[in-house]
Amino acid sequence: MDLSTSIAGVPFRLGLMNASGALCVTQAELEALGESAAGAIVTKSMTPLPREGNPLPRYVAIEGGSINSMGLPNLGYPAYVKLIPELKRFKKPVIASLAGLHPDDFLAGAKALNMAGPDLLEVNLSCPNIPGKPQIGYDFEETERLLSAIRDIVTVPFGVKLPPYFDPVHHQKIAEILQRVGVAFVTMINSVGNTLVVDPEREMVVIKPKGGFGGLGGRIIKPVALANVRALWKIWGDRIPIIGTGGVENGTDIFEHVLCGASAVQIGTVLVEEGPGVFARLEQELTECLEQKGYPSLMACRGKLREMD
Ligand code: RRO
Repeated sequence: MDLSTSIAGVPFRLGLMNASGALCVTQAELEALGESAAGAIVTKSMTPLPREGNPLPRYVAIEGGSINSMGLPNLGYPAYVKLIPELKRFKKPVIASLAGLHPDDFLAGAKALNMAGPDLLEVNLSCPNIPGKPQIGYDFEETERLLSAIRDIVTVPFGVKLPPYFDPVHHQKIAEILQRVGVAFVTMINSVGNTLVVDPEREMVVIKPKGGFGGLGGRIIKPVALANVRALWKIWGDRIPIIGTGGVENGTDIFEHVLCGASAVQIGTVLVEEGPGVFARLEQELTECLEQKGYPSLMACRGKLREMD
């Protein structure tokens, strides 16, 4: 089965990879992704300085998903700038995820990462977990300003990781902005930010940071993810590729993302729960799903979701 895809002219053997944040902070974790069946290696979102992140516990698996408030733990971009050329030996695309606490962080990071030569640059404008730092993706003016400044600095194809939007007006607005900026791809959705999980037994929150508020991931957010992928696909068609992420735990979930319009799919919660062996399982399940449906390739079903007359 042909499970290949292409994002901004970069070929992928398999249109399936880790979501930034899931098992991709350390050199050992990134190499394990390189050795796995994953179609690409995505780094943790990085900041100029190394960060320990928020206090523990900060990730908990719950029924149907996970809640996290990691707080951007990462090695700092100088470490990833050194690692990225080494990760190329796995012969699959390397995607650098860039974050920041201030606009200047993004610009300095973009400059340094561009020199390191990742295949793609994913600019994370949707981290929900830094106290006092709202998700930039919900501020449309700042989003356009920042992405335009990054565009003027980098030569590698760059895209943006977006938060979920919940109204068609917002889908329309962000789509127009990203078209004006000229992003090469979009990854959506990040976790559903600032949700709250309660343990009724202990009458307590389940994670420590931000009074228990954190980003929701996993199967329970799949309809939110699919809606966001679909909404942008309906505006853009194949003009800007979408990497779908959110709620994938089996081959059929990948199929659903691609039916909605995704050109590739990322895995978060289930990767954390199962480890990098998950990619071989999902590749097998996706192959079986497409064979059973009679599709000759993954991209043959892209965007083909049927609506009712
Ligand atoms: O590190 C995190 O807390 C985190 C980030 Br940067 C993000 O983009 N999404 C998320 O769920 N957690």
